[in-house]
Amino acid sequence: MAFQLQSLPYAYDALEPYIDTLTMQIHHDKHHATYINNLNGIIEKYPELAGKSLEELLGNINALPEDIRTPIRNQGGGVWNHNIYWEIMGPKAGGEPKGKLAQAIEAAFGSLTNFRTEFEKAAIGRFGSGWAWLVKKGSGLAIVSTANQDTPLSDGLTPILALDVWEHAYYLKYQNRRAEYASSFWNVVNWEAVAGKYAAK
Ligand code: MN3
Repeated sequence: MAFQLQSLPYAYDALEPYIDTLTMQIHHDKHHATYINNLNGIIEKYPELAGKSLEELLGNINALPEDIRTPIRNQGGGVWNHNIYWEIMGPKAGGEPKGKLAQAIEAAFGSLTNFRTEFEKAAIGRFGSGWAWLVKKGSGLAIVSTANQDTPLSDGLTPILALDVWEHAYYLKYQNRRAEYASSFWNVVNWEAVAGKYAAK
Protein backbone atom coordinates (compact mmCIF):
# COMPACT_ATOMS: atom_id res chain seq x y z
CA MET A 1 0.00 0.00 0.00
CA ALA A 2 1.25 3.40 -0.94
CA PHE A 3 2.35 5.90 1.67
CA GLN A 4 -0.36 8.36 2.68
CA LEU A 5 -0.04 12.01 3.63
CA GLN A 6 -0.51 12.13 7.40
CA SER A 7 -3.16 14.71 8.32
CA LEU A 8 -2.13 17.63 10.46
CA PRO A 9 -3.20 16.79 14.02
CA TYR A 10 -4.59 20.34 14.44
CA ALA A 11 -5.95 23.19 12.31
CA TYR A 12 -3.70 25.17 9.96
CA ASP A 13 -4.07 28.24 12.15
CA ALA A 14 -3.51 26.38 15.45
CA LEU A 15 0.11 27.45 15.82
CA GLU A 16 -0.54 31.18 15.27
CA PRO A 17 1.04 33.59 15.91
CA TYR A 18 4.31 31.61 16.07
CA ILE A 19 3.84 29.70 12.83
CA ASP A 20 1.43 31.34 10.43
CA THR A 21 -1.53 29.72 8.67
CA LEU A 22 -0.29 30.20 5.10
CA THR A 23 3.07 28.64 5.93
CA MET A 24 1.32 25.63 7.46
CA GLN A 25 -0.97 25.23 4.43
CA ILE A 26 1.84 25.36 1.90
CA HIS A 27 4.22 23.35 4.05
CA HIS A 28 1.82 20.48 4.68
CA ASP A 29 -0.35 20.44 1.56
CA LYS A 30 2.38 21.20 -0.99
CA HIS A 31 5.85 20.41 0.37
CA HIS A 32 4.97 17.38 2.49
CA ALA A 33 2.52 16.07 -0.11
CA THR A 34 5.21 16.28 -2.80
CA TYR A 35 7.56 14.10 -0.77
CA ILE A 36 4.77 11.52 -0.44
CA ASN A 37 4.08 11.51 -4.18
CA ASN A 38 7.75 11.29 -5.07
CA LEU A 39 8.37 8.50 -2.57
CA ASN A 40 5.41 6.49 -3.89
CA GLY A 41 6.74 7.01 -7.41
CA ILE A 42 10.05 5.42 -6.42
CA ILE A 43 8.50 2.51 -4.50
CA GLU A 44 6.18 1.73 -7.41
CA LYS A 45 9.19 0.73 -9.49
CA TYR A 46 10.54 -1.55 -6.75
CA PRO A 47 7.72 -3.91 -5.77
CA GLU A 48 10.06 -5.74 -3.37
CA LEU A 49 10.08 -2.59 -1.21
CA ALA A 50 6.30 -2.28 -1.03
CA GLY A 51 5.06 -2.83 2.52
CA LYS A 52 8.31 -1.75 4.15
CA SER A 53 7.95 0.99 6.73
CA LEU A 54 9.78 4.29 6.45
CA GLU A 55 11.78 3.32 9.53
CA GLU A 56 12.90 0.12 7.78
CA LEU A 57 13.80 1.97 4.58
CA LEU A 58 15.63 4.88 6.24
CA GLY A 59 17.21 2.84 9.02
CA ASN A 60 19.15 0.70 6.57
CA ILE A 61 19.71 2.75 3.44
CA ASN A 62 22.73 0.72 2.36
CA ALA A 63 20.53 -2.34 2.01
CA LEU A 64 18.53 -0.61 -0.74
CA PRO A 65 19.32 -0.91 -4.44
CA GLU A 66 22.13 1.54 -5.08
CA ASP A 67 20.31 3.73 -7.59
CA ILE A 68 17.52 4.59 -5.15
CA ARG A 69 19.53 5.17 -1.97
CA THR A 70 19.74 8.93 -2.47
CA PRO A 71 16.15 9.29 -3.73
CA ILE A 72 14.82 7.32 -0.73
CA ARG A 73 16.99 9.33 1.65
CA ASN A 74 15.62 12.58 0.20
CA GLN A 75 11.97 11.70 -0.42
CA GLY A 76 11.49 9.15 2.38
CA GLY A 77 13.33 11.41 4.79
CA GLY A 78 11.13 14.29 3.66
CA VAL A 79 8.04 12.28 4.56
CA TRP A 80 9.27 10.94 7.90
CA ASN A 81 10.83 14.19 9.11
CA HIS A 82 7.67 16.20 8.51
CA ASN A 83 5.54 13.57 10.25
CA ILE A 84 7.45 13.97 13.50
CA TYR A 85 7.64 17.76 13.11
CA TRP A 86 3.82 18.05 13.00
CA GLU A 87 3.43 15.55 15.83
CA ILE A 88 5.65 17.32 18.34
CA MET A 89 3.96 20.70 17.92
CA GLY A 90 0.51 21.75 19.01
CA PRO A 91 -1.80 24.57 20.02
CA LYS A 92 -1.73 25.83 23.61
CA ALA A 93 1.61 24.10 23.97
CA GLY A 94 5.02 25.27 25.12
CA GLY A 95 5.90 25.34 28.78
CA GLU A 96 8.36 22.81 30.15
CA PRO A 97 8.88 19.07 29.90
CA LYS A 98 7.99 17.03 32.97
CA GLY A 99 9.03 13.80 34.68
CA LYS A 100 11.62 11.48 33.19
CA LEU A 101 12.09 13.56 30.06
CA ALA A 102 12.83 16.66 32.13
CA GLN A 103 15.34 14.65 34.16
CA ALA A 104 17.04 13.29 31.04
CA ILE A 105 17.33 16.78 29.54
CA GLU A 106 18.85 18.05 32.75
CA ALA A 107 21.27 15.12 32.89
CA ALA A 108 22.41 15.65 29.30
CA PHE A 109 22.51 19.45 29.09
CA GLY A 110 22.68 20.73 32.66
CA SER A 111 19.39 22.64 32.48
CA LEU A 112 16.40 23.22 30.23
CA THR A 113 17.66 26.72 29.48
CA ASN A 114 21.00 25.37 28.39
CA PHE A 115 19.31 22.70 26.27
CA ARG A 116 17.24 25.36 24.50
CA THR A 117 20.31 27.44 23.80
CA GLU A 118 22.22 24.47 22.39
CA PHE A 119 19.27 23.33 20.30
CA GLU A 120 18.78 26.81 18.84
CA LYS A 121 22.49 26.90 18.03
CA ALA A 122 22.14 23.65 16.09
CA ALA A 123 19.17 25.11 14.21
CA ILE A 124 20.85 28.41 13.40
CA GLY A 125 24.20 26.82 12.62
CA ARG A 126 22.90 24.36 10.05
CA PHE A 127 24.19 25.85 6.78
CA GLY A 128 21.51 25.86 4.09
CA SER A 129 18.54 23.55 4.46
CA GLY A 130 18.10 20.89 7.10
CA TRP A 131 16.90 20.03 10.57
CA ALA A 132 17.77 20.32 14.24
CA TRP A 133 16.99 17.30 16.41
CA LEU A 134 16.84 16.04 19.95
CA VAL A 135 17.58 12.32 19.78
CA LYS A 136 17.84 9.33 22.04
CA LYS A 137 21.42 8.17 21.92
CA GLY A 138 22.43 5.17 23.98
CA SER A 139 20.91 5.70 27.41
CA GLY A 140 20.92 9.50 27.09
CA LEU A 141 19.94 12.39 24.86
CA ALA A 142 21.87 14.39 22.27
CA ILE A 143 21.34 17.31 19.91
CA VAL A 144 22.22 16.77 16.27
CA SER A 145 21.53 18.56 13.02
CA THR A 146 21.19 17.07 9.56
CA ALA A 147 21.39 18.49 6.05
CA ASN A 148 18.54 18.46 3.55
CA GLN A 149 16.10 15.66 4.40
CA ASP A 150 18.65 13.40 6.06
CA THR A 151 17.24 11.86 9.20
CA PRO A 152 19.01 10.69 12.38
CA LEU A 153 17.21 7.36 11.92
CA SER A 154 19.82 6.58 9.28
CA ASP A 155 22.53 7.02 11.92
CA GLY A 156 20.85 4.63 14.33
CA LEU A 157 19.47 7.44 16.50
CA THR A 158 15.86 7.91 17.61
CA PRO A 159 14.56 11.47 17.12
CA ILE A 160 12.08 12.76 19.70
CA LEU A 161 12.01 16.49 18.80
CA ALA A 162 12.46 18.07 15.37
CA LEU A 163 12.79 21.58 13.98
CA ASP A 164 12.59 22.11 10.23
CA VAL A 165 15.01 24.88 9.26
CA TRP A 166 14.37 24.86 5.53
CA GLU A 167 13.40 28.40 4.50
CA HIS A 168 9.94 27.17 3.44
CA ALA A 169 9.27 26.47 7.14
CA TYR A 170 9.61 30.09 8.22
CA TYR A 171 10.34 32.52 5.39
CA LEU A 172 6.83 33.97 4.91
CA LYS A 173 6.71 35.14 8.52
CA TYR A 174 10.33 35.46 9.62
CA GLN A 175 12.14 36.05 6.28
CA ASN A 176 15.89 35.78 7.02
CA ARG A 177 15.39 35.67 10.80
CA ARG A 178 15.89 31.96 11.41
CA ALA A 179 17.00 32.64 14.99
CA GLU A 180 13.64 34.24 15.78
CA TYR A 181 11.79 31.27 14.29
CA ALA A 182 13.94 28.91 16.38
CA SER A 183 13.29 30.76 19.62
CA SER A 184 9.53 31.06 18.86
CA PHE A 185 9.41 27.29 18.33
CA TRP A 186 9.36 26.69 22.12
CA ASN A 187 5.86 28.22 22.25
CA VAL A 188 4.45 25.42 20.10
CA VAL A 189 6.39 22.39 21.36
CA ASN A 190 4.00 19.75 22.66
CA TRP A 191 6.16 18.30 25.43
CA GLU A 192 3.68 15.52 26.14
CA ALA A 193 4.13 14.27 22.59
CA VAL A 194 7.92 14.50 22.95
CA ALA A 195 7.73 12.60 26.25
CA GLY A 196 5.68 9.91 24.52
CA LYS A 197 8.42 9.43 21.95
CA TYR A 198 11.04 9.44 24.69
CA ALA A 199 9.18 6.72 26.60
CA ALA A 200 8.55 4.55 23.52
CA LYS A 201 10.61 1.32 23.00
MN1 MN3 B 1 9.76 21.29 5.48
